[in-house]
Amino acid sequence: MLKPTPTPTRELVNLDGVWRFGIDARLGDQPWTTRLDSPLEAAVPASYNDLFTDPEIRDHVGWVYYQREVRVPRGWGGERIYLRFDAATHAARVYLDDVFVGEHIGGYTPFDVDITEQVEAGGAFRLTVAVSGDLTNETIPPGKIEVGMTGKKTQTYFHDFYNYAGLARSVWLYSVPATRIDDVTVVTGFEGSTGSVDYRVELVGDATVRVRLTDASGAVVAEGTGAAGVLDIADVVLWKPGAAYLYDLTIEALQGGDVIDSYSLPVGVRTVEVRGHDFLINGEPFYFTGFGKHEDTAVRGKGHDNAYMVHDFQLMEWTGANSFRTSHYPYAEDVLDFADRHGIVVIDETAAVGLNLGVTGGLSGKPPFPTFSEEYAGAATHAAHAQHLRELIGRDKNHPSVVMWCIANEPASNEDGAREYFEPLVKLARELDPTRPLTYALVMFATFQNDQIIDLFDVVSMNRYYGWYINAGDLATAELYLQGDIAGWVERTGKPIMMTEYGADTMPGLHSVWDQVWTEEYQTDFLAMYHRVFDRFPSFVGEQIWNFSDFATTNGLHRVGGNKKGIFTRDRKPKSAAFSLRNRWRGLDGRK
Ligand code: GCB
Repeated sequence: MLKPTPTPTRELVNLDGVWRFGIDARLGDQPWTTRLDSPLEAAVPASYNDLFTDPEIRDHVGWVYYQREVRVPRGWGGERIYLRFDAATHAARVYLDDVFVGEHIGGYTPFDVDITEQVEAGGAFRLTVAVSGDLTNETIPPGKIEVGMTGKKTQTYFHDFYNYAGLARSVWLYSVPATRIDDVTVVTGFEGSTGSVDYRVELVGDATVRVRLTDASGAVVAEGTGAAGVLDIADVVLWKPGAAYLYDLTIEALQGGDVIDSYSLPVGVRTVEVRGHDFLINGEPFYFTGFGKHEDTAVRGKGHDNAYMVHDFQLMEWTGANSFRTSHYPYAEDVLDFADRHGIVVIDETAAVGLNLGVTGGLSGKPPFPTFSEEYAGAATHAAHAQHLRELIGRDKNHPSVVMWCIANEPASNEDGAREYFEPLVKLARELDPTRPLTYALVMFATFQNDQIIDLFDVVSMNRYYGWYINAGDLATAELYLQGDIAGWVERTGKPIMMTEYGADTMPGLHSVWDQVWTEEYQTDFLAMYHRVFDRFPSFVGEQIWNFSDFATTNGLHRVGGNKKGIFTRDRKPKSAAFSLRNRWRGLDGRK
């Protein structure tokens, strides 16, 4: 699915702004496709939850409605006309005036609705989008809706971030020609100083294809014809971590010599490979430094915000981070575009978080009933997970910054049923993208002794909390556990190993001369202990701290105003650990 972009043959209208808003419980018998009878308005893009002061809206279970008028540009006669939602979390039903025109399930991937037959160039329509944030045993991520003693529905889920919902990314109206470029896939490589761009174009309708590759100065470096082929680039400039370089691939669809559609795609030439216990980018060992992140800010929740995006990348660069993981869902496409342009490496994660009932058993990791069962992660969850993978890889396959797919966070890979659940998904991911390594983030109680699926994957990604959830305040014992744990994985797998989560909740301003949990010094010492251990293992390929910044969670006794494991506060102020991290990652302590 191509990201809508204005080209000589395509036009784009942005529908962001302030939309009429209502929740189902308030609208009574009103047929809600008519003009919404609600005093509320909501910002798009933004999660709706924190916009209002009303608790009934914040924790609403069920449908909410967004509505606005849309005018179709008058020059669009004869074009195909689409609506594009960059995301609707977690499900959406779309109506034009009173007519249902499309729906989508899955909260973090885009979808298009073809409205050509319903609209006219120059005409206007009422657009209503019903959005549901509900999570069940049929969704990714999973969750459960219960009716409590008060008769009120409540949503529970087994992941540690607030279940923000709504239209958190942009909405667009766009036109494309009837005969058009439908999809493009590029795979890049190089041999000596010659780069290659292997391209495959899919068309709707009949046309011939012409392609042209230009460098950053706009000079044409290669040309070709045909819907598939390989373009060679003499004296190629590679896309490298910390040194992005992008070519531009322009694809044209022609009929009788006329250009009837045109689309351009930025292309970074680079390779990714796992060899032995190394993670190679362009044939050179790469060591990940950085963070697990969240899309999370005050008031907008998971709403995409370009100012925060720019600032977050600045702060990552300031710490010396070269990478991040899109924990625990695909991020807005703009974020990947930005990473492509700035040479930041991305581990692209699905929304499959919480496939683990062991977390409800506390540190014992004992699930109340099997995770991989019809009551929880059964056939419907599996189908949703597979569909989500198709949509994620379809959206992100051409981003040079994306070097690995993380197909789940902390699944119950130690439980029976895990292998049957994951084997087909791994097969599917490899069919969809044979070029990128696969991983999943390992939960603490999935150990090198009991994990059942690691052999299916390329990289061991560990989430570990010795010194926090285990041995809190005792870093000496924690160090021994961590050392033994990593040594066990080295011995069992021989694969590259990285830490995708390690961190300690930290209250800014809390200090102590002793090893006191929650203090700024403890966070610094905790990280230093982990780094000491990582540096002992040659097969270690990376460290991504949990978390870049503090973030919102559900109400709970062990979360004081959210998860405080950020190196930065929620408003992006550094805690003390940010400075020692900067010393390590920028090589200021003598370490490369
Ligand atoms: C984890 C999860 C992450 C949590 C983190 C924590 O293992 O992957 O989503 O936020 O631990 O802080 O407990």
